[in-house]
Amino acid sequence: MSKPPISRGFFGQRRDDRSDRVPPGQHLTPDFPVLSAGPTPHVDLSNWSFFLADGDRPIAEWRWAEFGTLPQREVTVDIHCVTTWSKLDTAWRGVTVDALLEAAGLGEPPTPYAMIECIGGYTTNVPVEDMIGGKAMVATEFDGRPLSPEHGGPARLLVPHLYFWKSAKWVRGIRFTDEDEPGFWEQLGYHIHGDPWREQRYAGD
Ligand SMILES: Nc1nc2c(c(=O)[nH]1)N[C@H]1C(S)=C(S)[C@@H](COP(=O)(O)O)O[C@H]1N2
Ligand SMILES: [Mo]
Repeated sequence: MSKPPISRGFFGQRRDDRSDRVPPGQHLTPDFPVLSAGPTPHVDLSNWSFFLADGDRPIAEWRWAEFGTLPQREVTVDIHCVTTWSKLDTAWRGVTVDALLEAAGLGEPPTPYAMIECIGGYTTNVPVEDMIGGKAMVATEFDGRPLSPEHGGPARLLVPHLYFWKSAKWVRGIRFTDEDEPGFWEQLGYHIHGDPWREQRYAGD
């Protein structure tokens, strides 16, 4: 793609502006890489459901059609993968964790921590305070289309202010826990929290 010289300053300026949005050690990618620890599950929507549980105690469960009746929100956010790619202005639609708690009749989250559970067995731990106040959603659409299976469809968690391994694909529920227990990558040495602005990549960072 060739551009007339006059637009170079313009794009250069924009690049400078955008660099404020790229955390340390990250670079921008125009693509949307796929990173999965296992095979992509192909999920039958008639079997899909999403749960909230307090430890072993079920709190709420929604099947696909019910989930679609919950209040939907659209967000445009930047995402940051620990493998060093960042992607700006990604557009998602889904149900915020706040809305899930409210639909479940919970004024307060039951515990301070949570384990996110996925079809296929992937897990990741996220403190509840990183999911409420509009900070996280269960996303079912990307870029105006149903979320593709490779990117976690039918539904994935989106916690964009943490490294993208926390945005669990093929999510099936949130289990509230009393302690901050390590999930899949966290047990393998990734940071327990994963804030990209503090470069919390690996345990000890
Ligand atoms: N269920 C599940 N969720 C997952 C993963 C996975 O392997 N399984 N990989 C994580 C990692 S390490 C990253 S970087 C992002 C990648 O999401 P993407 O494939 O949509 O780019 O998904 C995260 N969520
Ligand atoms: Mo990742």
